[in-house]
Amino acid sequence: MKKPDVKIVLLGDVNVGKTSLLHRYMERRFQDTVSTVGGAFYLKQWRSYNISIWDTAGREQFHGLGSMYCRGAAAVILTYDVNHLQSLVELEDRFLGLTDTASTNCLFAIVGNKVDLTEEGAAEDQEKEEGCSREAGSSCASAKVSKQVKLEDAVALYKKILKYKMLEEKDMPAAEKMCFETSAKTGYNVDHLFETLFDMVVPMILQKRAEGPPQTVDISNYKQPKQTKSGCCA
Ligand SMILES: Nc1nc2c(ncn2[C@@H]2O[C@H](COP(=O)(O)OP(=O)(O)OP(=O)(O)O)[C@@H](O)[C@H]2O)c(=O)[nH]1
Ligand SMILES: [Mg+2]
Repeated sequence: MKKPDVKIVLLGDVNVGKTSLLHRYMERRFQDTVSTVGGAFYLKQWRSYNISIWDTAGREQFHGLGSMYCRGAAAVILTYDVNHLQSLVELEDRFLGLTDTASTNCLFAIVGNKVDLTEEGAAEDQEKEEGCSREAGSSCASAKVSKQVKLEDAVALYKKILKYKMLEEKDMPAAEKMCFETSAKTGYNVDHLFETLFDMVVPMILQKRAEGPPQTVDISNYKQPKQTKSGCCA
């Protein structure tokens, strides 16, 4: 198996659509999912680099594994459901702390998924749908709900995260660039999300390569110190 150059991790509450986003991107379709157990990863070749993308479980019982998956991550995708405000709140309360093990220059993306279920998302779909005129549109959109979480709320969380990490806003990508709204169901914005991050982590790979492998201690030539009769080291 190819060795990943860098790691990206998806975090977020149960049911927000982490697995569906990853399937949509990697397999180009929306399929039935089962709630993730533990974690799983895909390897994506991006230009000449190998990027591992980790899908994690949102379920409480697997929470302890989150910080292990985040270890050394170059980017974390904090995912919420635009129709459930609590899923955004959970990102700050429950998931942000897991990213303490990530790389010190880790990037954060905040992703509101399931926009297709909202009236705004529906309006975009209607324009594409044949036989669903503007007049008839109200009935097409009748099952849609108004979005519970606004993009501004995600932007505010992004800025809070930078503070929590003691990072200067001027040194990090702008919040507007790092907050996305997506639909794993329709594919809306999914490629843009992943590929924006891939392009952003490439310089981190290059920097890591320039620094060379981490310094290690060679213990192969280590000789046991001679013991004196009293048992103390000579
Ligand atoms: N309408 C709609 N449904 C979605 C979307 N993304 C995911 N779903 C549905 O939401 C449910 C949960 O999706 P998952 O991808 O399994 O969610 P998850 O975040 O991986 O959940 P855990 O693995 O339990 O943490 C499934 O029924 C999906 O079909 C979306 O963009 N739009
Ligand atoms: Mg899942």
